[in-house]
Amino acid sequence: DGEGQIGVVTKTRTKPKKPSQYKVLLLNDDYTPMEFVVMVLKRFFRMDLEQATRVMLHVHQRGVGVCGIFPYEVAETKVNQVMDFAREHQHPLQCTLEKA
Ligand code: TYC
Repeated sequence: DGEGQIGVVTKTRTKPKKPSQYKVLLLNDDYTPMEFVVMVLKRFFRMDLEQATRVMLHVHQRGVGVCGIFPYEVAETKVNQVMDFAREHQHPLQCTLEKA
């Protein structure tokens, strides 16, 4: 022999991780008009009027509600879109992320 073998040890992952999912949450406040919240849910979460109204009333009554569950980057984009839109219209509406 005398021929030293040089090798690279590789280990392939057998169980690929799924991208983790995040809930986008909408928070209640006393000032944002109900119609504005419904518009947000229709525009950024592609809900129809009935769904959007149901989610808005849930948040109004319970304080918080889920708008949808998305991969992290999508969820973060939605939160930013909602917060920017609310700020533009000078409403205190708050939207946040939570690991699903
Ligand atoms: N509570 C608000 C009102 O009475 C309506 C509202 C609903 C605000 C949901 C925020 O995420 C919200 N005008």
